[in-house]
Amino acid sequence: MKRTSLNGLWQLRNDATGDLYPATVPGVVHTDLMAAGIIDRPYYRENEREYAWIAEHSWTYTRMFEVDEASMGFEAQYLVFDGLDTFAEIRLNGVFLGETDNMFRRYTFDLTSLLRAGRNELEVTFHSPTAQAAAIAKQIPYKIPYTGEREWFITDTHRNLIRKCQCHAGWDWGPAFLTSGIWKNVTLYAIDGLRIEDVKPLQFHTDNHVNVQTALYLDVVSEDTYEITVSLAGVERKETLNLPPGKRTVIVELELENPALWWPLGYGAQNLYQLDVAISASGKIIARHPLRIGLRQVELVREDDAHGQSFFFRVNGVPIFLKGYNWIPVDCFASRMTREVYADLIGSAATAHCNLLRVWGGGIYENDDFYNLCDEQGILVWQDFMFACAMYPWDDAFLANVTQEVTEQIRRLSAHPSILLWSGNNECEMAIDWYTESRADRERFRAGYHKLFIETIGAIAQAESPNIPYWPSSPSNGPGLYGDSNATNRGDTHYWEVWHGGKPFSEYLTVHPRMSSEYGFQSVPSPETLRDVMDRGDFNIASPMMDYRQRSAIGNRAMVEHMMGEYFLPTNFAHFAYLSQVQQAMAMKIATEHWRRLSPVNMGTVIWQLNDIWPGNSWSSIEYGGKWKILHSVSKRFFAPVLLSLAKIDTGVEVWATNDGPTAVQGHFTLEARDFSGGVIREWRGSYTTDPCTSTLCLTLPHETLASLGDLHTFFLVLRGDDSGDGLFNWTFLRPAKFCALQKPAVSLEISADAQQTQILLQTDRPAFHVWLDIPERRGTFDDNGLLLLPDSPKRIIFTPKDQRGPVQPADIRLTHLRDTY
Ligand code: BMA
Repeated sequence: MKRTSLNGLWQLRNDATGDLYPATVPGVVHTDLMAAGIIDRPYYRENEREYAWIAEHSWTYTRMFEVDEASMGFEAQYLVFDGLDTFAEIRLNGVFLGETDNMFRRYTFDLTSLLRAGRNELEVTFHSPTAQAAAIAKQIPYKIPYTGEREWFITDTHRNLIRKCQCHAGWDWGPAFLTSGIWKNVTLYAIDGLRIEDVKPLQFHTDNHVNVQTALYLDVVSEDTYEITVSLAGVERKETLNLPPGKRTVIVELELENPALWWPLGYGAQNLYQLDVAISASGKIIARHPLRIGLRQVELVREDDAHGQSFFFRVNGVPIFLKGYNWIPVDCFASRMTREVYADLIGSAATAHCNLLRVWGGGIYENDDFYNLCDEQGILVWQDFMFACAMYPWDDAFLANVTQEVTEQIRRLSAHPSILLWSGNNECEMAIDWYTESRADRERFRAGYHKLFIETIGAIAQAESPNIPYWPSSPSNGPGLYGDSNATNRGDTHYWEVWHGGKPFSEYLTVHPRMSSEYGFQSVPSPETLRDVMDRGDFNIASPMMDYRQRSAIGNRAMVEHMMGEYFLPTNFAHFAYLSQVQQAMAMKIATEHWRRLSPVNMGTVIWQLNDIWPGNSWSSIEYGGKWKILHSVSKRFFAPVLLSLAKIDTGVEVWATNDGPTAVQGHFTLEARDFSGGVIREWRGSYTTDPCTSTLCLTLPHETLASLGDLHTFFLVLRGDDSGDGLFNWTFLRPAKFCALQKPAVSLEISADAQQTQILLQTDRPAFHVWLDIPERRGTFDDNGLLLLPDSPKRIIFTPKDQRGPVQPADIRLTHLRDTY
């Protein structure tokens, strides 16, 4: 077999004007127009509106390529597009090859009788996605409703009728760029004998023994006797088979004794193996397909219990408390989705002790880099299929299209040990109750939903991937269990009453889910991140441009309103951004610590959301460009495997020890009441012994004990363990911060830097709260940040730069703490 990449330089034509531009494949029209200087930065101010016309046009990509005589000697020639976004017509030398309508599918064309020796011309015309969706909508006799029809910038996209990344139509954290283009690789295959389309290893575990069934999906061009060799972990199996032409599936079984298993982060090593597949005919190897896999067993445990029904995962028999974030696309434009961006974000998740990322259903099935990095770092993946916040069609053509999509994606991703769960969609089950049309005709929409997500996708997942659980929707009660999909006593829960419902942060403490798979609170990114997309006059939370960058219906008011209950309103924008991030971190800390304390009744905390698609206000913990918000630093502490936390309950304060790790832990702690000059006014000591996946209540301070020390706004509580783990230092105010008698601290920094690292010694004369170190012009991470600094405990912080700009200078560092903001 010979592979020729057809990536690289193509030519792009605007079909309306005939204008021509150089183009890059993989890529999309927007990035080509940017490179050609036709459009400016798409995320800058209101450029999104300016560039809406791009989605209304049709665009043609062309390229010439040479085929030599030697290549023409092969038995067959196939052209494979790994991804076309979305409505494409393909021609070779003017001959129509076919058309496409699903961005998530791979398309293969047989060129054997069409390819010429010498010069060939390949042409791909993309039709307007908005026009196509409108045409489909006209053919459907009733309305299939979706969220975002009127709310976001481009209206009436009918995004739910087309198999394209749903958030390309805009979302409540991102812009509408309905892209078109060849967004993945294009390859020409010259084939003798057969081609391996996919390799899908399934693994079945019994006591230290793994049966690996590797399914080879073959496209056989000519009948022959083929020798298939599959090897893994030193075990090899050969099969000799006569295969006639056509699509063939061959399953090769291997038996492994005591292999080293793959474990999620915090539970063991991420052992990975190479699975080699080679096929030969007449003694010559004609196809190879190496894959990296990990061996692990996954179970979703749903058992009736005193609280309803459990919902948790075991990996290799060990219950895993899921901690992490929801993941959205890293950019609107394919060519910017680089491995470097993925590595940075996934590395940041692992540093914050995350063991899970949920690939949310309104985005894309992620690039291979994403899953490879998750495999390497021990991050489990909750994989939604790409449907979100809408009703979807269930006619035969739609189901056939989705069947192909889902089958291909399962086969593509199955080797990754990080895959924990296939999940049908995001919030579509709940959404049956959201829209006038679906409420009025509930049975019809429910039947359609059932057909798509249970009978079609669920059945495919079960057949293709029987060893990975399938969950119909997030949130859901389970397959076919309709009613309150977001119930807290079973299945997973999205809890949004604090952000969307405007309830106080304390409301989190009233919620007792089995698995909290979405909850979040917004913040404003740093001024440096916004500087690329806004002008000087825009830097005010009430500016029209800030309104424009806010896509959640309740807007920036929600942030301001919560802030007014807890803090003084800052007078400058940098402080507003800082305080919004403090507030977000505290909301997530309260919720996460509470839900971790509920383990093992609750078995997961998955925050909405890790990353951003553009620089804007959102629920993310990491800004567009990779800079950590305060939440991300704080989550490194509240996600730590062993956590000491303080619960403010109606009758006082409790001290809890939570242990997610695989073995029991024990230790001692000190709880101090300190006044705002930093002096200890009272101290309590205690100890804990906590089993895996449980929490223990270690100490209760009744309200009367606290009140006996003085007014609650005159002191605060500090909790420290006898070790130095990320989760073993904690603290709390006892009243909203604005009522607390904070004193102005004098914080000093001593810096020693070389090119690799900067050490910062922080000291203070008074307690300094939410101390935030920032090096606005540099890229890098602090090993601790967003912290409490006490006069008697200087802190040494290490900054590791990600850029190559030499040692950090003292003047580069900016320090902010709560008392600075008023
Ligand atoms: C959810 C998600 C997203 C949304 C987020 C914030 O429930 O599934 O659709 O962006 O809330 O509103």
